[in-house]
Amino acid sequence: MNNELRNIHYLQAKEWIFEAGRTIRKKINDPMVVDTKSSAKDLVTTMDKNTEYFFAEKIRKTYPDHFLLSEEGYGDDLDSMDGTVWIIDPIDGTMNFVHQRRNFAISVGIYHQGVGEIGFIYDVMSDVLYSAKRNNGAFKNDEKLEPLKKHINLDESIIGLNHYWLCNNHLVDEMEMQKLVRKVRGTRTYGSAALEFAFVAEGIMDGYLTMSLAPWDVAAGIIIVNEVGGITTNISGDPVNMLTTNSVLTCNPSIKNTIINDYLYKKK
Ligand code: 2AM
Ligand code: CA
Ligand code: CA
Ligand code: CA
Repeated sequence: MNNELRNIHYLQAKEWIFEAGRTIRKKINDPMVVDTKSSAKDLVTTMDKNTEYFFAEKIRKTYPDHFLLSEEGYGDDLDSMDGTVWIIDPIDGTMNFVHQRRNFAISVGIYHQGVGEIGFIYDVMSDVLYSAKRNNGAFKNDEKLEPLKKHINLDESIIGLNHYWLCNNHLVDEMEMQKLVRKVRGTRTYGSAALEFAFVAEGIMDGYLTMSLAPWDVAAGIIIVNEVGGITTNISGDPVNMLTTNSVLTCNPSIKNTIINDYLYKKK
């Protein structure tokens, strides 16, 4: 994608994100219609659906040749990342949206031929927009984010993870994860993957570890973290696939190998 096109799409997406955010804030105290999906913990509201529909309509009208990959069913069924693909989570952190009415985000990533070009993570209630264009750095509102520290030690790091890592699970040895929790300076669980990526990019967390995320949870975050020198892989250290769910580690590169090699392996 050339620079000019990237700038046009960036400005357009930003305008739509702010419009969607204003609508959500205006309706935040209205009664919510909450449904469940795969389990009683997997929530969806009419706000999730309406917000996604808003983006789907805008994109199809403005860019009929673009594709949309999104959570709530208004996107396209894609089996390749060819062309320009918007990857959108209309509300990331729906449980926070429902229970806390804050700590959720709109996440928008724009990919061209499989390459992440533009990323936005909008903390709607705080009105804070994290954004990045490939090779142009990352921003928190209008302030450019500093590159991540060249070197950090794991015992001085804050890592985002949820408590399932410490329960018996099929991915890793939970005893090793308990060692990791004891090793690091602190752990955090915010409940919005997109915001946790944004916090890694901002340098207020040093890594974020998650068992299973969809493309729309990570698409924008990967681009933003990348622009400050962070790295995102699955928990085996391989690239994240934008057409499937993935386990995800996003972090300061200096702690990546230690986390993967010393903690994230399943003991026989
Ligand atoms: P969501 O709110 O858009 O569903 C919660 O820890 C984080 O994991 C959120 O970013 C949430 O996104 C994401 N997530 C991914 N799959 C999920 C699922 N099946 N149930 C609940 N949260 C899920
Ligand atoms: Ca969801
Ligand atoms: Ca999500
Ligand atoms: Ca969502």
